[in-house]
Amino acid sequence: MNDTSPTFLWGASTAPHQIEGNNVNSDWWAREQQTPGMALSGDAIDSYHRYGEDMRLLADAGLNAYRFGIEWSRIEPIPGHFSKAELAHYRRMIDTALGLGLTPVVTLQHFSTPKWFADEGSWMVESAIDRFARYVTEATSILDGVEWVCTLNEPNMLAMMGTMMKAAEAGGGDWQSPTIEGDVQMVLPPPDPETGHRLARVHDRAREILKERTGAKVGWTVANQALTAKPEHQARLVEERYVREDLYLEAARQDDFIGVQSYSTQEVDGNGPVPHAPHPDNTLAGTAYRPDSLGMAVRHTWEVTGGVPVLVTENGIATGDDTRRIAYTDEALRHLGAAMDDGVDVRGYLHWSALDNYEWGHWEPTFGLIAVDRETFERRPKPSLAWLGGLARSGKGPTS
Ligand code: IFM
Repeated sequence: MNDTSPTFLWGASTAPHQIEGNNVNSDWWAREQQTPGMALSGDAIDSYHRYGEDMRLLADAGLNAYRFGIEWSRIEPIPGHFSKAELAHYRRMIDTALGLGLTPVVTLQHFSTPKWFADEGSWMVESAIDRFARYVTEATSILDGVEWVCTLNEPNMLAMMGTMMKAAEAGGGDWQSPTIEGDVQMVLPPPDPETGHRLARVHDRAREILKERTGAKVGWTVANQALTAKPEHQARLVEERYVREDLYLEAARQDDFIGVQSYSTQEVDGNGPVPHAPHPDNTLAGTAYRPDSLGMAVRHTWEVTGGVPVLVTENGIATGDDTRRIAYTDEALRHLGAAMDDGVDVRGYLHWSALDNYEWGHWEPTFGLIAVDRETFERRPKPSLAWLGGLARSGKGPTS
């Protein structure tokens, strides 16, 4: 049993491009227009205007934290031109969260970048380090009072998108969603290691700037696949883990915290990760129903980082059945509690996601604690929101 310290964070997470709407200066907006058949983000769920209502629903339910992002392509729509109005918008979001008693956990970059940055070569070029550093420096002007800052979201997925982009440019592959396993059982390609090492330098530089100019705890958030070996394939597991995950966990050893993001688990054989077999229990994202993955991810992260404090920055399930969401989360939290009992220092649990949202080219996989009518933008809290808020209010941490 883990008693909640006053600082244990119970909350939910979102990302700007997935909820704000009309993120027209971003690379993702352009990609949606250019990719045949890809669902558009459009107005998304209009959180750009409705963030106050969204945060109030979380706070009223009993949660004490909200992870959200600030959108680089709004803040710097033209290279070197920073919008004071957009910076003020995000400062208002921070103030709203603080006013409602929600600890803001602010992500500086969550998959989308300015279109001009993508046109320059995105993360695959050396200039990316200076470009991001310039943006981070400006962003520090609105971070007063923010205790938790995530630099890059899922750098391992960003590097994997680098692999996909290289393949697409060479005419050798179609763009695929980075987060959905399609009907054709797909395994995401390994992240491009060169991009991975550059992202680690981008993160180091951002951390330096943030530590110099703010009082925030700084970390990044890594997509954890809770990989395991099929019999005889331990060596391949070690290789796959390094390129897909551990490179990014090792790069967090100097950080104040590491964001753990976990949904499912995957086996590795001699060919790499094995696609999830079709199964009636699979989630709407095509992944296996594995609430135990959170405990596995947290333990592996703790081991590889050498004991960097953990913040669960994402965990959840794509399902249309909210009872199943509660069952999944309940079990995931028991595994988290067991890892804490064994000594892993976990500072909080932020559920993915606060609201049903745009899932990178798709609208069907619904991860939210709150449903949204996409015509009227009406918010409809699901029972899982009150359930999670109840855990937060109970004054106890996750129990094994
Ligand atoms: O929606 C994504 C999020 O943007 C990054 N982590 C995984 C989530 C669910 O696929």
